Amino acid sequence: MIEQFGPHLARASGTRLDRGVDPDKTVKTHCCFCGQQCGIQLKVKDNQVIGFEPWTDFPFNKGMLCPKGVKRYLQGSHPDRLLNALVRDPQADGGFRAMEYNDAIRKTADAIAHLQREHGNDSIAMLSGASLTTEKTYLMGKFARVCLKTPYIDYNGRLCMVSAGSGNKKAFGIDRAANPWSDIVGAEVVWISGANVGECAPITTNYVWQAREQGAKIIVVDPRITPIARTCDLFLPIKPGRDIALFNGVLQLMIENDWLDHPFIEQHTVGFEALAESVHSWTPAKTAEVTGIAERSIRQAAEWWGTASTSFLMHARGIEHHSHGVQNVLGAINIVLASGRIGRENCGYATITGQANGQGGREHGQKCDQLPGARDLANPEHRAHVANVWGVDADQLPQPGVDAYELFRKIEAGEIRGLISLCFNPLVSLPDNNFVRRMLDKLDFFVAIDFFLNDTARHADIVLPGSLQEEDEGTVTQIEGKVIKINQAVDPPGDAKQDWRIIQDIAAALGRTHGFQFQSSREIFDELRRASRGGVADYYGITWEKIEEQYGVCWPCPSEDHPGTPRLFEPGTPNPIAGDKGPYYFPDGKARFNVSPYTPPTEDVDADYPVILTTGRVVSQFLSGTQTRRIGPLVDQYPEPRVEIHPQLAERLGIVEGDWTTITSRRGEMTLKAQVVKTIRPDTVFIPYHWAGAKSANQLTIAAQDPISKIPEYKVCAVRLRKADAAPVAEN
Ligand SMILES: Nc1nc2c(c(=O)[nH]1)N[C@H]1C(S)=C(S)[C@@H](COP(=O)(O)OP(=O)(O)OC[C@H]3O[C@@H](n4cnc5c(=O)[nH]c(N)nc54)[C@H](O)[C@@H]3O)O[C@H]1N2
Ligand SMILES: Nc1nc2c(c(=O)[nH]1)N[C@H]1C(S)=C(S)[C@@H](COP(=O)(O)OP(=O)(O)OC[C@H]3O[C@@H](n4cnc5c(=O)[nH]c(N)nc54)[C@H](O)[C@@H]3O)O[C@H]1N2
Ligand code: SF4
Ligand SMILES: [Mo]
Repeated sequence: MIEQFGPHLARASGTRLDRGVDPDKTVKTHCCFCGQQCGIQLKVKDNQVIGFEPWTDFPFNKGMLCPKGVKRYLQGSHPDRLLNALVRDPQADGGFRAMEYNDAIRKTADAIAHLQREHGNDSIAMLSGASLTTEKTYLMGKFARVCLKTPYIDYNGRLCMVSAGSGNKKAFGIDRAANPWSDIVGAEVVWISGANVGECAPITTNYVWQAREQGAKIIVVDPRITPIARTCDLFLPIKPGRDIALFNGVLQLMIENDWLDHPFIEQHTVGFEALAESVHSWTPAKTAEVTGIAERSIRQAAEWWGTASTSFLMHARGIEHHSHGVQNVLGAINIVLASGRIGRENCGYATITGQANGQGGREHGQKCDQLPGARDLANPEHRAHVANVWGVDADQLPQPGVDAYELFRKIEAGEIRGLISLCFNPLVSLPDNNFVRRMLDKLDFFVAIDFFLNDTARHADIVLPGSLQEEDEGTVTQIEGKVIKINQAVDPPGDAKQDWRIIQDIAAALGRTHGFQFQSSREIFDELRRASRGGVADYYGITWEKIEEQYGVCWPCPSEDHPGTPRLFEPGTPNPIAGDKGPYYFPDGKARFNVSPYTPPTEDVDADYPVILTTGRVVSQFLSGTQTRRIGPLVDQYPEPRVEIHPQLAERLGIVEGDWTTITSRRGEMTLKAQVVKTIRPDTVFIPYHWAGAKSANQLTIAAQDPISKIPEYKVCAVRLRKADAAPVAEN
């Protein structure tokens, strides 16, 4: 029975599909999908997950789940589950034949050794992912630097959290959502920019609505009237790519009306004067013109924000997926700091974490420039600390590599010839993916490790059968910065192995076992604790036992008797950079205002391509769709991508609901059914990106990237539309 709470929230009280079957056990763990990391109990029978029970004690979601959480248990029994290793064989059905696991490992190691001998260590690159447990992400970073000795590893969070991460580091010196979600509930004003909370962070809806119940004003900034926008108090229908203009305009009104916290600015920040100077020209009229938002609404938003006594600002990829994503984030942080409403109860700021381990996955060394504990690979002291824990010479550690998209440019340049991909589906998820496909086929050797043959893995030479989330244990760090525990429910079936064992098997086959002889995930975690010790993301004091006792532990947690840090930046809290000079992670303990000038998107509309395309998500599908496109009830809910078009634009184009519509950008073309909706700006169309091949939105998107974070500009490119002459070939 699913008790409905709202558009995308359900109080789950067990599924009915396992009716009459007595489970062997139920296992308390977390949903494998988004960064909310809802608590769930999986029901297990004969080494199969057969259903679930709500885990009502888990404080974050109190038993609630979204449609994906309710149906997640169905994926393990899917017939596509990889049960053995595969090797490319053009003669075989589907292009692959089964291979004995050890032979596949041998073949993988031989190919790596051969390429490294012929072309150097740097000829091999790795792609990793933030759906993995933190233990695995740690091992991946260590494997690249210590076993392969290549600088080239990066991860799919490059497409996700990095603009927020860079912005947070520039402003606060630390990259973590700053507050427990309970602070949302007590806020007088909740500002939500570029976040489809109802569909993408469904449980957070509940926190926002609790705030609203208590009288909070909700402001939503989005080019589309999303489910959360339908219940907000003020909706700002922004033209994609213009958020920094809005934040600058709001700040200018705060300055003009003296809606500023002067003592806070004085005591806890630097750089306000230069910033104030830089936003001077952002009058409401100019802001309205650039953003496409009515002047009156801008004034209203500034007044509510400026005069509140408590507030919470959150954003997600809507402001981050831009070639100036970091600047957008800094603009958001500027209005938070100017209000002084951070670091205390009911006052806060957060970027909404995307992937299951979007937070933990960006802390412990799978990023191209990072070492565990959010340390810098280029910093000699940081290198020395980690090299010591790893028992290697710091000089042997490679220097920083390049971002995930640049890795593909290096394939094009012939510098990278071999690729190991675990937990990444770049062929669907990277922009301009026709380029990505050509590069995959150019590789001399490509091994993919996954539990399904995802669209990228179809281009692999070897596929190794990895583990589903419920087939292993370890930790992830959820949306509030809390480290929680994933518990193993079932064993990997057939020849499938836990991912960390596969990585160690490759190390062993290469004869490079030093540092890759862990017997359990817990041993990896214990080394990670030491590697992170004294860093910004300090996990040293976190133990699996403490996680269990406290329903999770927020980092930083520097010692075993430390309870963890739910709210960052509380005055009086010391940190490893500032000591007790102040709560921010800079030597003087103060936060930074950053001048963030407005620049238009890389590809603006013009006469040839007059419409803005923005891309994103729907509630029932997850990321590249590898998992959710295999879960029947979720497919039924939204079977294939459609293009959202406003009635005015549709009318101009002679398109009606359900018409096949061809969308063309400078990179590609696709034909989809039109969904004519009044909930989108008339100058913008929206396509969800969860599908592959002819249905992939990333055929159209632009590979422009933010110069600092290297995030792709998924949220704006220019397209033209026409009514299609016929349905696409596959549909005929
Ligand atoms: N159902 C579902 N939930 C998910 C995921 C999923 O795939 N499916 N993925 C998870 C992950 S990894 C992530 S990163 C998060 C993403 O969560 P969100 O960022 O909330 O989702 P998106 O759909 O990418 O984009 C959010 C909103 O940004 C708006 N937008 C587009 N351009 C702009 C702009 O220029 N300015 C502003 N202000 N808004 C703009 C879009 O209209 C959209 O409503 O969701 C997580 N949760
Ligand atoms: N146009 C457009 N493109 C986008 C976005 C957008 O808004 N618009 N959003 C971007 C964002 S925010 C994100 S996060 C990316 C995501 O992009 P990807 O990371 O490429 O998408 P996933 O579907 O998570 O692919 C991960 C693969 O890892 C596998 N996997 C999951 N868990 C595990 C595990 O524990 N072990 C192993 N071995 N494999 C595992 C899955 O089966 C899947 O094949 O997409 C980005 N692409
Ligand atoms: S997808 Fe996210 S919100 Fe939905 S149940 Fe899973 S963790 Fe919770
Ligand atoms: Mo993401």
